[in-house]
Amino acid sequence: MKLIFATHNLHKIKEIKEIIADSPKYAIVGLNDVGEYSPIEETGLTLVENALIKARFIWDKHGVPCFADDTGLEVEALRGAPGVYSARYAGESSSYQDNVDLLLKNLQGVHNRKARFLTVIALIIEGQKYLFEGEVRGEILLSNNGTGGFGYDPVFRPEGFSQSFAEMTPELKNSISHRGIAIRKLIEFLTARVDSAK
Ligand code: ITT
Repeated sequence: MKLIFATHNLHKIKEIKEIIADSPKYAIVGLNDVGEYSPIEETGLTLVENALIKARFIWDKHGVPCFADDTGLEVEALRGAPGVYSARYAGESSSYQDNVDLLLKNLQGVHNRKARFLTVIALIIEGQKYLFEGEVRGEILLSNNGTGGFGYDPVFRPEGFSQSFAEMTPELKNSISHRGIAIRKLIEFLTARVDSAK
């Protein structure tokens, strides 16, 4: 089954391909692979709304099974920020490091470092929409640690681990991450759907 993944984020595509590597039935193609080079405007106020906007845009144009991932980092002491604005926390064209720097600045002297990553995946298949969520709890470190992963990975340490996401192998991050949890739910759903149609 070919699935269009409505993202321009090559890190997300890499992670998802690694996560589903043992489910060879599913071929994932990103937006660049189907000639969609312009950004899809994320005008929603929640992760669910933005995931649906991205998936719906591609379904309406291409009419093939597609899904989108909207992810946010929610920091307790910042009342859930950056949340839905995680990609543009330090401004519209900010880099990953700009966002991390602002986060560390806003948490200077703050003792409560609790945070969570939340991924919402919206799938559209035959015009019907389905949602899948994945969450991982942890804390924001005092400075960058590690060079792997992307985004806020160097400053996020998941609960029960001594390393940041950026210090982990991709396999370890994928096995416990918000995105790993949500994608495995998506694959289980698709597999059960195919099996029940047999
Ligand atoms: P698409 O909308 O094209 O999928 P995006 O990067 O804009 O790509 P989001 O709107 O979901 O994706 O933005 C979420 C931001 O949160 C992203 O830009 C990263 O800064 C961060 N992020 C998402 N997943 C992450 C992860 O697994 N580890 C660290 N940071 C992550």
